[in-house]
Amino acid sequence: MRLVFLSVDKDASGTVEKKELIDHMERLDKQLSRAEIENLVKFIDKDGDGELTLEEL
Ligand SMILES: [Ca+2]
Ligand SMILES: [Ca+2]
Repeated sequence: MRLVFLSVDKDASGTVEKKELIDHMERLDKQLSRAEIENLVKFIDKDGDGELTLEEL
């Protein structure tokens, strides 16, 4: 999971922003709409700050 996280966190900020997740999904050719990604972030983002940390995954 950590390796996946590092590959998604392109700017190595230690958090995955929504934009990074969207970029990642597009690279994987996942057929997810923006709304689905928003829901995914909401689901994973336990503290609700809009960024995903390794601990939240
Ligand atoms: Ca980042
Ligand atoms: Ca968070």
